[in-house]
Amino acid sequence: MSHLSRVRAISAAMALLITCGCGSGDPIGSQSVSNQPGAGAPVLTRTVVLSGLSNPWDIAIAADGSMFFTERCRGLSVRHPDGSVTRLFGTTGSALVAPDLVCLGQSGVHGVALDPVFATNRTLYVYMASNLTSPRTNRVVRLVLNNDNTSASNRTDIVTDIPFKEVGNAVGGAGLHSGGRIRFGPDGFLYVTTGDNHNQILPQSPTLLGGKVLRITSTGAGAPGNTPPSGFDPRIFTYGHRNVQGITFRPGTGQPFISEHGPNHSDEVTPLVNGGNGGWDPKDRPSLSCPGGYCGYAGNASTMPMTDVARFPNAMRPSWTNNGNSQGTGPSVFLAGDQWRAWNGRLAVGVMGAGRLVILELDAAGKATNVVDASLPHVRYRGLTLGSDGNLYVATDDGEIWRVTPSASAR
Ligand SMILES: [Ca+2]
Repeated sequence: MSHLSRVRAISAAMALLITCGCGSGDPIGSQSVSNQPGAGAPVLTRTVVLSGLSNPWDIAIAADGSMFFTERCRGLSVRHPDGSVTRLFGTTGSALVAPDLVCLGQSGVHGVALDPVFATNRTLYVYMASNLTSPRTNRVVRLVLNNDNTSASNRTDIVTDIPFKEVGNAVGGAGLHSGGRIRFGPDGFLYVTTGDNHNQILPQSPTLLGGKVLRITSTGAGAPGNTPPSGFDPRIFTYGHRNVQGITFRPGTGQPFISEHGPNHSDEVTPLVNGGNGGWDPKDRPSLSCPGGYCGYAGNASTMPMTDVARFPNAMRPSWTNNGNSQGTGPSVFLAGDQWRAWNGRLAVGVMGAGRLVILELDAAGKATNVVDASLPHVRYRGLTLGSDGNLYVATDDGEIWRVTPSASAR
C-alpha cells in the first residue's frame, strides 16, 4: 500500500466521523445520495458507442454528430457519423503528431472543447502535458481541422505555463493533480481548470496558474471582465482550488459550477463567482505534520478544509460536499432539455471512486437540495458531455464511451 493509500485508508474512517454536520441554514450543502431516482426521473437507455479505448478522458460533440474524444496517453481522435474513427493529434499514428506529449501519472491529453463557431472556423482546443519546456508544463493547444475532420494543422499553444508536477514527493508521484477540463462558457470564453500539483503554494498564488480556473480568449489572453484580486494574473477567474476536474454552466443563468475531488473528505461542487477564492490552502498548518511541506492530506475537514472559511471568510461556499465524503468526484455537466423530464436543469456529477453518477437538484442559489443516484453501472466516470442531440455522453476508465438517452417515459 502506498503512503498515500495508507493516508486515505486511515482518513476514510475519520471522514465518516467528520461530516460537515451542516444544519438547514448552513451555506454548505451536505445532502446524502438517495438510491431512488425520484418522481418524474427519466428512463435511461445506455448504448456503448466505443470500447477498447485507452483511458478516454473527455468528449466533445459537433452539430453533425462527429464525436471528438481524448485518450490520455494517445491524444485526440474523432468518431465520424458513419462510425469510423480517425486519430487526429497525439502519438505516432495521429494525423498530426505531438512529439512533446507527456503521459505520466494522471497527466497526458485531457480536455477537448470545440470553438463556439467550430462549424465555420474548424477550430478546437485540447489540454495536454508537454515537455517543450523544462520543467514540463500543461498547455492549452489550439488546432484547426480540415472540412472532413481527417487532419489537424496550425497547432498554436495558447497557454503554455500551467504548472505540471515535475517530480514526485512524499504524497505521490510526478504528473499528479494536473486539472485539465476545458469548456466554453455561454459568454464565448474558454474556461480552463488546473490542479495544485501537490504543491502547497499554488492554489493561493497570484501568479502561478495551478489550483485555478482560468477564463481566456481564443488566443489565450485573459478574458475581458475577469476580476481577480490586484496583482493576480489576468487569466485567473477563480483561485484556491485543489484539482478541478469538472466545469459546466447552469442553464438560464450561465453561472459556472465546478466539481472537485476532496483529499480524504469533502468532495465539492461549487458555483463560481468571478474573482472568487475556493478556499483551498494546503500550506502552513502548524498543527499538522505535513509530508514534503504539503498539508493537503494531513488533516481532516476541520483542520485542513477544502473551503477554509476561517482563513478566507469570503471564500466561495460549495453547494454540495458529498455528505462530507471523498469518493473521487470528477466530471460534471448540467442536463438540459425536456427529454430529461424532472432532471431537466439538474447537475450530473461523476463520482469515480464510488463508481456512480449522481444527479443534483439545486435551489436558486445553487445549493443542492436533493441528490439521487442515476442507477447506471458502477464504473469510474471520467468524462461527461451533453451532446448536441440532447443525450449524455460518458467516458469511463474502463475504456468505453456511452450514449445515455432519456426516454419519453418517466420511471
Ligand atoms: Ca473549496
